[in-house]
Amino acid sequence: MPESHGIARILDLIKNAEYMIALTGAGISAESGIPTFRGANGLWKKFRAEELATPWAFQKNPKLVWEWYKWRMGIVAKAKPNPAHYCLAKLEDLGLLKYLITQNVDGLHTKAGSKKIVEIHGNIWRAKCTKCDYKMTFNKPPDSVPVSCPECNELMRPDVVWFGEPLPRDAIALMFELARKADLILVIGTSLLVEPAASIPFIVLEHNGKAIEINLTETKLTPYATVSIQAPAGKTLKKVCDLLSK
Ligand code: BJW
Repeated sequence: MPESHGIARILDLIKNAEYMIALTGAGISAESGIPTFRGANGLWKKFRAEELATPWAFQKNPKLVWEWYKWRMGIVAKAKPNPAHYCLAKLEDLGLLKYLITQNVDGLHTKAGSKKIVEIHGNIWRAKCTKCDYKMTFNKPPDSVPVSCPECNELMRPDVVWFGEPLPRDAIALMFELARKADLILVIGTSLLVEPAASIPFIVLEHNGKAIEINLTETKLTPYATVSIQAPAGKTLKKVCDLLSK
C-alpha cells in the first residue's frame, strides 16, 4: 500500500475506534538516539541483549551487567522524546488512545506527557536490593558500579524485567485486560520476539480487533495487520498527528 494511503487508513481507523491501545518497543526511541536491542546496532561491546538481560548474567558478573545499564542510562539521560512519543501523548489527550503498553525502560513516554502507561519491563532509573526491600531512584547514572544497598550493603540490581523473570503482577494483569478490551492496537517499533508482549496484538486480532503496525521491517504481525507501514515511527506518527489537527 502506498504510504499516503496507509496514513489515510490509519487516521480512519483511529477516528473510528472505540477502545484503542498501543504497544511500543525499542524502535520508537531509536529516533531519539537510543539503540534498539536487536539488529546491527543492538550490540554492546560484543554482547547481545539476551546475554546481559538475565538473572544468570547478573549472578555471574554483576559489574558487567551494571556497566551496561550505566552506559544506557547515560544515553537515556541525554535523549529527548521524538514526534512518535509526542503523537501518542496527544492521542491520549484527545481521548483517542486509552492506554499505552510499553516494553521500554527509558521513561520517554512519560517525558512526552503520556499518563496512562504500563511499563511492563520496569524502568531504568529504578533499582532494587537483591536481599532486602530497599528501592532507589536515580536522577543520573551511578558514579560507580555495581551499586550496593545503603540499608544492608548487599547488591542492588536494576528494577527491570530480565529473561526468565515474571513481569510485575499488576502490569501483566492490566496488559491482558487491555488486550481483551481493545478494538484497535497500534504496534510501534517492536520486533515482537519477546513474550508475553508479543502475544498482545494477536489477542486483539483474535476477537476481531484491528492492528496497525509501524516498523522499519516486517514482523510476524505484518501478514495479519490491518495496516502495516514500513517507515520510521517518528516520521510516520508526525504525519498522522499533523493530519489529525487539521
Ligand atoms: C523501528 C525503528 C524506527 C527500529 N521506527 N521501528 C513463550 C514462548 C517462547 C518463549 C517464552 C514464552 N514466554 C516466555 C518466554 C521466555 C522469554 C522470551 O520471550 N524469550 C524469547 C526470546 C523467545 N520471556 C521472558 O522470559 C519474560 N518473562 C516471562 O515470560 O516470565 C514468565 C514467568 C512466570 C513465572 C515465573 C517465572 C517466569 C520476560 C521478558 C523480559 C525481556 N526483558 C528485556 C530487557 C528489559 C530491561 C532492559 O531494557 O534492559 O526487554 S529484553 C529486551 O527485549 C527488552 C525489550 O523490552 C524486549 C523487546 O525488544 P523490542 O522492544 O521489541 O526491541 P528490538 O530491538 O527487538 O526491536 C526493535 C524493533 O524496532 C525492530 O523490529 C526494528 O525494525 C524496529 N525499529 N528503528 C520504527 N525508527
